[in-house]
Amino acid sequence: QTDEAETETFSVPSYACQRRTTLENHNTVLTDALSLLAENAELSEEEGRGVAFRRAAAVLKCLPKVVMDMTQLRGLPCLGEHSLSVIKDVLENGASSEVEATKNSERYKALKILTGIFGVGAKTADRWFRDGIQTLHQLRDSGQTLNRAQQAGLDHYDDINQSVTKAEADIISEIVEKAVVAVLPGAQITLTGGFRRGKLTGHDVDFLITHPEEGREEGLMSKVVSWLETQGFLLYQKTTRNSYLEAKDGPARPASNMDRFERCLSIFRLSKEKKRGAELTETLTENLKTPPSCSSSHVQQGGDREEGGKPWRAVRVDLVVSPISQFGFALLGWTGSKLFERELRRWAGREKSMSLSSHALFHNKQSRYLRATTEEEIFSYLGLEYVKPSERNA
Ligand code: 8DG
Ligand code: MN
Ligand code: MN
Repeated sequence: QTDEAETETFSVPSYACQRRTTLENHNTVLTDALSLLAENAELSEEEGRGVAFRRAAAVLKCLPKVVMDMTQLRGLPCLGEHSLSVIKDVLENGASSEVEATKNSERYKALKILTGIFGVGAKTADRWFRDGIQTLHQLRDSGQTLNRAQQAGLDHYDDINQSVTKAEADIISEIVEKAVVAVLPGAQITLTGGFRRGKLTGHDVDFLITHPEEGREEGLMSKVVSWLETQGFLLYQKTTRNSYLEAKDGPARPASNMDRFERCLSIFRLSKEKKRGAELTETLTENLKTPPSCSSSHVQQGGDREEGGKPWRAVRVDLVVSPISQFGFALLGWTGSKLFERELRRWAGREKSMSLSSHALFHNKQSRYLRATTEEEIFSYLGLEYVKPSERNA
């Protein structure tokens, strides 16, 4: 038995948006276990279970020390029976039998491979799995019809499943900046997503684009995309136009985390040439020289891959355009983490009777929108201490 006097317990508020969660995680063994179960639940479209495991993992992420003993978890929020039994198993046996079984299950392995294809979600992957498809080869041989996104995802599978580094994100920032300024001087880009939270790698690079004069941002995305396309930077893109004004589904759309900004989900062709300064010019010439082609070793039987590999790689990039009047909300909404966002909306709704989205904050009882231009103002309306991006890694 652990001596009570030596056992340190922690005090943690319930909502992730009330906490500061940096990238320094003292309990990765436990949070990895819970995150895997969360992922498995999401792959099985059991959203509720997924969120419960995510919340439990997020509580452990913000603890200042390594958890050694179950008694240290007394009084912590969001740790349900199931999560506690997983934690106990890891603390006592070094691993959770449920996690190990899940990790090794045919279903988990297959769904993981299939959802690794850009454009393939849990539903599609599960349908394919039930049709006996477990690998990319089987998918290719099955004759399943793929949409344009999925085909691009399959073509660039290996590249897209390799993490993007901060250095690569910075090169892409330069390219996007150049595109934006070329088509609309004065327009501004901001790096959002995981890189704004200080992560050193990510699964994609996210940008928010705006212009300081309201309305000037209209039509901007298609111009940016055309510029990028002409310069040979895009392997794939799908732009969805802004539909906020025509939306009839109520103020701030609290029920969903999908927003209605004009957005572009894309796959960039990033030159591997590393000489800074001349980067952009070199990339341009390089891009126009080598035509885009199928690149995945999983997909191709091999043969036409150059020695030393191709001189470029595919990187997922998300672009979003926001009018300046909604910029604060858009920035807050696109910085993440996904759980932090979900918790902000839950806090707003349950504790403040407000509806928060990436467009606006609506005060339900006063029936009015609360204007804000900065993230700080939004936290203040919500009665929360400001949490800076690097502390939103819940
Ligand atoms: P990573 O790429 O480094 O792996 O992580 P991330 O940057 O945190 O995740 P992400 O999947 O790129 O998402 C970045 C943020 O964008 C995250 O807070 C969730 C948010 N986001 C989407 N799609 C949508 C959407 O349709 N509407 C809104 N409001 N936010 C969205 O990914
Ligand atoms: Mn991202
Ligand atoms: Mn993204």
